[in-house]
Amino acid sequence: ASAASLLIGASAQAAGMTIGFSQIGSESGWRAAETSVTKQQAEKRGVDLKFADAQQKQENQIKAIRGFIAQGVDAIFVAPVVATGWEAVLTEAKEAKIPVFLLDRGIDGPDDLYTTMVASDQVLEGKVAGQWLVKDVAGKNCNVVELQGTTGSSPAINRKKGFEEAIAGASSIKIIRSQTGDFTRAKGKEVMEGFLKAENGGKNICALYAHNDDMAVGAIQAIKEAGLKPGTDIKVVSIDAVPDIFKALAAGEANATVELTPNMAGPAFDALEKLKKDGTVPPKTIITESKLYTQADDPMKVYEAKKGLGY
Ligand code: GYE
Repeated sequence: ASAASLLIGASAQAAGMTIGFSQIGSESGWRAAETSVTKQQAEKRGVDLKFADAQQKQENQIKAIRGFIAQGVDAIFVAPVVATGWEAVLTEAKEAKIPVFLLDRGIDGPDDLYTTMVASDQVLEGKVAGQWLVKDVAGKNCNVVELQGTTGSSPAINRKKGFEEAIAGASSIKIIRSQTGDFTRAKGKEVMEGFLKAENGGKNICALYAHNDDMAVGAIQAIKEAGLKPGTDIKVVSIDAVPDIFKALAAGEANATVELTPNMAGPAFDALEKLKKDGTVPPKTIITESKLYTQADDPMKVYEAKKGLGY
């Protein structure tokens, strides 16, 4: 046994494995944390992690996955940037008998293209955000602007759907504008500036729903620069629960966020270890928790606690 396997006992199954990880890029604070946690998890378990950053491009992910297959890795982790277009390359992985784990985003197509997906329930996340707004608005008229995630990505599709479902019964709440901000702060700010201009300097807008916190943080800046108070004049609800949104919650500039863990790799490693040990087939999907936080949840305390969790 290697030194690493002696060191970690229970996780010894993973020690010595080589795993390829095709990551999307680093568009958000959440994604950067997921990358650090995945690297930490690999190190802790004695796994040799081959990391490839795709700079937001599916073609780079496909190239990286082909490279991993050629190297004969023990497993492939992939966070698929968009939902479509994976059949060819994942069929190649399957034919090479390399298990594939989807991290944090889903794909379209037959589910025998991968072993297991570890992700949050993204429709539920949208619903939790929408339900918060329905309750907060309490029957008053509310025009919502929406910042969508990356076009064609599973979280953008599902978070939109869940939110729309949650507000469907509330006729006083309407989405008046919806555009992609690509999950980044810079784009979130830029698109919000356009929304504010188009909607009477923001006076027609009651709330912002952003598919992630980073876009919300950018939009908060735009709202302030337009002379309005984020969190009061325009309510802000988003998803991820990154440290910076807790600062905004504490300052009264954001209202609610839905948490998802950046530790998608941990459950994937656990499932892979069992699979390699005695052939235990993992569940097709491993769903992580979706928890709502508001200004009432001691945001600065949560902010402090988040440090060291990959952020
Ligand atoms: O919410 C966002 C990121 O795929 C669930 O991607 C993930 C999303 C996350 O960039 O911040």
